[in-house]
Amino acid sequence: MEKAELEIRHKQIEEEGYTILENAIEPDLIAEFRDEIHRVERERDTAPKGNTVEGFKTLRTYNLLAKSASFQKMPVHEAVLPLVEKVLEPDCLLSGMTSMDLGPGEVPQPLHPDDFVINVKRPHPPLVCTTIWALTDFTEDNGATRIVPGSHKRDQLPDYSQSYESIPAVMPAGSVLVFDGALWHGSGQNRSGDSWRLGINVQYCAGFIRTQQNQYVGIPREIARTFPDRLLELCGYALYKGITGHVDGESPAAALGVDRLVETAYAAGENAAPTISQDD
Ligand SMILES: O=C(O)CCC(=O)C(=O)O
Repeated sequence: MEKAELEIRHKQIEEEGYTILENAIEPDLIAEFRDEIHRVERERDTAPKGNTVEGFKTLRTYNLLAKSASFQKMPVHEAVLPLVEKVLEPDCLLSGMTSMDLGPGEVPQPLHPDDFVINVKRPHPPLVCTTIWALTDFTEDNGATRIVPGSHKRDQLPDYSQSYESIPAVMPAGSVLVFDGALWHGSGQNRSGDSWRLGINVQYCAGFIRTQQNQYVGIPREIARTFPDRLLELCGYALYKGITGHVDGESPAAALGVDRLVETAYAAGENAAPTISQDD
């Protein structure tokens, strides 16, 4: 993404809470992700969870990095990651990856922010950044994600017994909705009659926050060891600000058994351990 474009998109997220990157992803890649989700759903015989959050006609698959190497291309994609890094910080983490395959007849999901478990005073600077990738067209009829523009600036969580005015994030397959995790949103109603709406949520959080999906336990070590450096960092295998996340004073990558991202805690630059004179 060009620098000027990045600034414009960032400003939209600051002001409205979201932006839509239309046709941002290569069609072949979108087809590959779609096929992989359908394969995993078939192999796991995925069924709806049957609750208001996860849906009654929706097939959800979590922890996608453990399911197929194809999905390694998503969190680091150059059309999206630079914007996420600008909304959060370059040291952000991958908080989780989930597919939402919304079946005909699905009812609307309650509007919610993705950072609702984070107990800090609202409004606050972005702590979570969510990207929803459209693997099919998202239309008002098939349940496009609904959003409440500007709601990331509110000082309260939604009252789940109320209804709120929202708009559908209509976008063609290959587009990505990017929003501040404080924005109220939810999957829409699928009243298409016969079509499925497939999206993947690639969610990030600031580096000092606990990720929603546990990457260390969820992704087998032999799979994590194959990740390129940037993906390893996003999955928490680097030190945060040169300190947080260390294992015996070293980068967690060493504990994973890879010889990349080598780092010693407290050793680097402004995060070096303070020097205190022993004579005082
Ligand atoms: O499926 C969607 O459009 C949004 C899903 C969502 O917001 C969620 O599951 O938290």
